[in-house]
Formats: sequence, C-alpha cells, structure tokens
Amino acid sequence: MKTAIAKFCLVAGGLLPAVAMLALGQADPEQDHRWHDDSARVAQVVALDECDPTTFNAALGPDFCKNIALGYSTTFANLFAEAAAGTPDPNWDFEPDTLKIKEGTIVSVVDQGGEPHTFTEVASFGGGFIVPLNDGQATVPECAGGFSSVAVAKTRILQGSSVQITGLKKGTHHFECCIHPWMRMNVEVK
Ligand SMILES: [Cu+2]
Repeated sequence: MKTAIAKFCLVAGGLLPAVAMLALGQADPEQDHRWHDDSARVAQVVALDECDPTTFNAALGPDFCKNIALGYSTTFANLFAEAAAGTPDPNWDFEPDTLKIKEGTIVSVVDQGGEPHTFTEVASFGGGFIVPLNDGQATVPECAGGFSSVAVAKTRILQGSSVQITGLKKGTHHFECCIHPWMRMNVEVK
C-alpha cells in the first residue's frame, strides 16, 4: 500500500508542471498565442558537410576544414570526382530542403559543417563559381565572381557561425551554395 501511494505521488509530481502550463494557457489564451508567435519568428536552417580535414587542408591551407573526422568524411579528390560524375555527396546539404515560414520570420542559417558555404538567393538554381563542381551547369549570375564579388562574399557563412536573412517577401525563394551548388533549398513565405 505504501508503495502504491509513493508511486502515485511520483506520477502526480511529474505531471504537475504540465498541468500548470495547461491551466495557464486556458486562463490566458492570448498569452499562449503570443508565445507561439515569438517562437515562430526565427526559423533555423543548418548547413552540413563532411570535408576531410587532412586532404582539404593539404590542398587549401591549414584550418580550412575544421570538421571532426568521424570516419566517413569526403576527401578533397572525392568531392570533385563525385560532383563530376553527377553524384555529388548528399551529406553536403542544407536542412530542411523546404522551409515554410510566415512573412516577417527571420531565417537563421548556421554552418555546422567544417568549411565555409554561402547561402545565396538565386532566381533559378544552377552552377556555382567553382566550375569543376558544377556538373556542367553554367554559373548562375548571383554566384559570378566568387568571393571577389562583394555581393557573393556577403552571403558567405564560416564554419560555426550563422547569418540571418530578413525581409523575405511572400512567395518561393531559392537558395544555394555558390561553392557546392547541389546544396539547395527553398524558402516558402506565406
Ligand atoms: Cu557549400
């Protein structure tokens, strides 16, 4: 009997915060509504890659790729070989593939990969500014010039940092990485 009571108290104690939240929401629905609006104002996007630090840094300089090697990284040579074969590494990616937001929402893009990317809005998807990675697609105008173009450089995200995209109008927006042009996503603004 003692055990049963103790169990009941434990369960009731665990439920208490949830019950309290529910009661609060019911008592003040407007407050609850505001919470939802606040949480919807920033939408998170992540950029991921699997650059292999050993081969990338040998080719591009120390500290270019800061990935933690997990045993399944893409070597510098393989990145180019796979892109040229039309089967670029799908683990170099923006997530989610499609983001649906309300107008006014801030899109925050964080680079959780090991190397720099760009999050560049383009009229239509196409090639980036490193031609051998383009699988034959022409460089899109928004990526032309690479980082020597201020417009392109402004869309760069360094590893571990983030950029905020604001002021997106209603409609569908296309974003791609000007370095790895198979990294693509749509942002649908309602
Ligand atoms: Cu990229």
